[in-house]
Amino acid sequence: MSILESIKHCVVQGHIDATSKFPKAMEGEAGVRELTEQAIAEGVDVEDILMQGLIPAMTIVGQRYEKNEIFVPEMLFSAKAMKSGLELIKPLLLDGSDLILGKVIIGTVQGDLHDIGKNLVCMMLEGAGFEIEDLGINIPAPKFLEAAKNNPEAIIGMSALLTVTMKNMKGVIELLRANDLNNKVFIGGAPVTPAFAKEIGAEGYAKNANQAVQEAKRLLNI
Ligand code: B1M
Repeated sequence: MSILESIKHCVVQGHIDATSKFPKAMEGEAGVRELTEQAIAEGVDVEDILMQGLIPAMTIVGQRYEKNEIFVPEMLFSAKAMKSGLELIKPLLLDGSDLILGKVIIGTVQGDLHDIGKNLVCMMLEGAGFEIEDLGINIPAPKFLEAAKNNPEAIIGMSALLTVTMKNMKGVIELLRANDLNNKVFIGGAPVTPAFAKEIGAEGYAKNANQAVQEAKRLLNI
C-alpha cells in the first residue's frame, strides 16, 4: 500500500496515531498523524496528501455510514483522524506572505456541526492571502449579522453539510439585507448547488476549497 493509500485507510478506520485505542486491531500501529508526518518528510506534495489521502477517505466514510456499515461514533473517529492530518499540513498550505487581499467572515450555519470542509476552505483562503474571521460551527443568523456590522467590507462565507441546515443560509442573507448590510455572500457544502445559491440571493457559490479562493477573489474584484 502506498503512503497515500495508508493515510486514506487510517482515516477510514478512524485511527489517529500509534497511541490510539481505536480501532483495537490497529493499536500500536502508525496512524494518520505518523503517516502524514512521514509523507511530508518524504516530500510528498501536500495537495496529494489532501486530494488522494484525506479527502477521498471521508467520501468512503460517508458511503459506509449510508449503508449502515458504520455509525456516528465511528464517523467521529474518522473526523478526528482527518483533523490530525489537516493540522500537520496547514502550515504548509500557508505561504507566509503578509499580503492581505481582503477579509472573509466564515461559519457553519445553525444546527450544523460539520466543520472539516469549512476549515479546509479557511486554510486555502488564508494561504491565498485572505484575513479570516472563523465564527465556528452552529452559528445563528444574528452572529453573522454582528460580525458583518463590524466588517462592512468583508465577504461572508457560509457552509452547510445537511439538507436540513442549508435552508438556514437564506435566513442569514435576509437578516443582513433587512439591516441594510451589503456584504457579499458565498456559500458551499456538499448539498449546496449553484441553483440554490441563486435562489436564496447568495452572490457566490464554491464546490470546493480551491473554488472558494477563486470565488472570494471574484467577489472582491481581485
Ligand atoms: Co455527518 N453527515 N452527520 N457527521 N457526515 C454527512 C454530511 C452525510 C452526507 C453522511 C451520509 O449520510 N452519507 C449526512 C447528511 C445527509 C444530508 O443531510 N443530506 C450526515 C448526517 C446525516 C449526520 C448526522 C445527522 C448523523 C446523526 O447524528 N444521525 C449528524 C448531524 C450533526 C449536526 O451537524 N447537527 C452528523 C454528524 C457527523 C459527525 C459529527 C460525526 C462528523 C462531523 C465532524 C466534523 O465535521 N467535525 C460527520 C462527518 C465526518 C460526515 C461525513 C462522513 C464527512 C464530512 C466531511 O468532513 N467531508 C459526511 C459524508 C460526506 O460528506 N461524504 C457526513 C470531507 C470534507 C473535506 O468535505 O465537508 O463536503 P466537505 O467540504 C468540501 C465541500 O463541500 C466544500 O469544500 C470542502 C473542501 O473541498 N465546502 C465549501 C464546504 N463548505 C464550504 C463553504 C464554502 C465553499 C465550499 O464557502 C463558504
